[in-house]
Amino acid sequence: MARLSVLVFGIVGLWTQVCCLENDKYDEYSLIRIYPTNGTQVETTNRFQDPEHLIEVLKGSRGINDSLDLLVAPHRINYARQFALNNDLRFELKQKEYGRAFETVERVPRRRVLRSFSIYDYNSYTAIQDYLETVARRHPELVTLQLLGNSYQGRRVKLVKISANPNTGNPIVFIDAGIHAREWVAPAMALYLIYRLTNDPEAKQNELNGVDWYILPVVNPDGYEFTRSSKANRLWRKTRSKSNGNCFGVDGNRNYGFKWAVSGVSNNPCDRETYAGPKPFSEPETQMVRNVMLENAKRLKLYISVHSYGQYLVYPWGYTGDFVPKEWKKMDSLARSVSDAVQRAGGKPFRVMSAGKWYPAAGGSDDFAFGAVGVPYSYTMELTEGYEFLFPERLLKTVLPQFYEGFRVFGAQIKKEFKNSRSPRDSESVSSIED
Ligand code: 0X9
Ligand code: ZN
Repeated sequence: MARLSVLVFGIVGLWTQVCCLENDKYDEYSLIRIYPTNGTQVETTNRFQDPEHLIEVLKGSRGINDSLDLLVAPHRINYARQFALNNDLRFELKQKEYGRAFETVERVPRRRVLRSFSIYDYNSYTAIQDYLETVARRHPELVTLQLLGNSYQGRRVKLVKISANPNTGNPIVFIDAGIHAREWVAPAMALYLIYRLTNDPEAKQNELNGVDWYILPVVNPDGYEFTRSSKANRLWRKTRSKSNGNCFGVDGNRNYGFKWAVSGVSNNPCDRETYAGPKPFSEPETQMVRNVMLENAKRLKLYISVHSYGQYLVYPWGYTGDFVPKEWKKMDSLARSVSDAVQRAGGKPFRVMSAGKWYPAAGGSDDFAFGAVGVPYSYTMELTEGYEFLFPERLLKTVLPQFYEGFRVFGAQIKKEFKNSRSPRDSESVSSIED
């Protein structure tokens, strides 16, 4: 008996160690920011790599005075400090014991598992699906759900189509969110959009008058649920597909088939961040977004992929910073109006530029929409600043309504420029493609 209990306690003890060491991996890590102050330093900064893989890059520098954000294991802090010193970069130890701030299912199991959907919370995939069904049931005259397919692990992915006049062939605004698993504020924004568009009494006369809104709130549900499953997984970015080697996931925003893998990608399936995949559109998640774009190509006038973080609003090209498309000015000035509206509502302004000038990275959905599908306005929107990927839930109530004002400006421009611009014949032919 004594032997048995030693054995049981031994196993339990070992399990606790393995489980919780791994789960608390980031508890002792520090958040470090390194600031470049000229162009050469920006490049040097973005070449940073830790040969021991004990430093994770949270965010590359996006220009002068924009920080490289690093998560650093305790005994690698000096390595990061030395890198800054050697290259004459400003070094800031922003926060010690960074992982202790992570709040996950594991940390607050009862509250989070049991409570139901709330628009100002971070919700589970299941709660989100239930919410979408409820919205469709409550507003059958406005909302249709289209099942696009299944994620790699078999989760259903549904597109929310909001239209006051589904047969008029209105221009379409297509918004997706959550291709990057850890960027929780993005799905929260998409859901808030659905909530406002279906609940505001004036939305029918304004936002939905002459424009159809297609919203895909969680493109990468496997990744999203993975980041909710434990503290160690909170910063996962990619999908969860399994590669030949024993590694998981593809960066969905490097997987689109336009100028695929020409810049800013990794070819290594084990790279935690920017693996472009074995081929373009290798992932069911990016295939589903592509299909929405292609099936609605004629009416699709604005595409926005919602991400976090950094408060950026960027447009093509993303694959190169050497030049911009000839239509850049229109995209630039609309983005600035959106930023102004968010600021008027009390929010922070967006930094507006072409994605490639920020940092070149190919295979993004914004470039595919603009370059391959011909969508006239295409953006990636990076929400929030100051909290990295851990934007506090308690602040959603403040920022989501502010960002919503920006989306209203987007909608108004599409209405002004494209409403009724298509003949009824065109809309007939398009709806027959959709059916
Ligand atoms: O790198 C990305 O995929 C996006 N930033 S994030 O921090 N959310 O990962 C920016 C994508 C901008 N667009 C392109 N490079 N095409
Ligand atoms: Zn992202």
